[in-house]
Amino acid sequence: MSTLTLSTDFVQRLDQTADDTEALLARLLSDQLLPDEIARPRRLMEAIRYSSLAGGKRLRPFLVVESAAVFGVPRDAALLAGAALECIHCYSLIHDDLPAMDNSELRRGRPTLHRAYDDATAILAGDALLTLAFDIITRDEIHADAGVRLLLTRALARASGIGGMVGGQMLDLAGEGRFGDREPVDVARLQQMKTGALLRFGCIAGALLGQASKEQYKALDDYGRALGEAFQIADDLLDVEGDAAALGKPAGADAALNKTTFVTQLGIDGAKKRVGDLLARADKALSIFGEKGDVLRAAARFVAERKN
Ligand code: GRG
Repeated sequence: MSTLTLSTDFVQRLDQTADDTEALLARLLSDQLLPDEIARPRRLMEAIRYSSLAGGKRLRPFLVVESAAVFGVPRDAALLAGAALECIHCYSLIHDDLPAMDNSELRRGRPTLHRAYDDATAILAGDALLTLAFDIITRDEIHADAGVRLLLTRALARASGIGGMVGGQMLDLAGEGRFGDREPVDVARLQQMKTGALLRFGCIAGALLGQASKEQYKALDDYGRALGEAFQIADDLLDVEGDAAALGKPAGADAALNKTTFVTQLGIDGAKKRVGDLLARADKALSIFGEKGDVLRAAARFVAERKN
């Protein structure tokens, strides 16, 4: 397969999963509507739709779908698990944009949720998406075996919580000096938690759904960790080198927040070299899957070379 064909196929696959995820989220959200017009918290529902049906690459659901495809897991079950993960991702972006966090004006090229609505609605919309994620991930349609659903649910909770995304966000704020003196930052550890944990979950979710062997699980775990770090380095590089308008945020936003990033620690060339090493690690991890790992291999490249 030529590089061009692979990349065209890859983009089509990514777009298809993004469309399917958007449609599924729209359905899951409309199921949440209460029958009583008056009791329905219309403003909350509108706010959730504003944030979660606003495009986005839907990379995390894509990782769930493609890691599950390695094991022949039905696509609908994987999409549902991916939608749960995307709910957590959307909630994190809403809360991250709030004045008490990054105080961002733009997200995905539009006003952030608290700017379009208000802070209280944004906090509650994020909370509602977090709880909806766990409603979805525990559903029978995800897997017939309740033990598998339990493992997935626990893994999602851990990726999202104290030892994962929320803990990573706390370390990030501490590193900016939000709670007194700036605390020393181990960027790799911080990002493994803050951004990496959800991306890694996307990869191990396929292994859990597919009831993979220990060796297969470990391979997807290692792949997910390498991809997560490559994603964050690409984000840091985009912050200093990229098209800020395409990102929907001001250029140098991280620098303005006094953040320690991979680029401030490794320099631009060092960061690019590290991405190359991580791609090699991702390829190596996938080698046990042979051709079945091709889409995930392309996903790592897409993440490392992305422009938004
Ligand atoms: C507030 C609990 C809490 C956590 C926030 C992950 C996180 C922690 C904040 C996100 C802040 C941020 C912009 C980090 C950079 C990396 C990142 C997650 C970018 C956005 O993800 P994409 O590129 O976004 O997958 P789309 O729009 O495609 O969904």
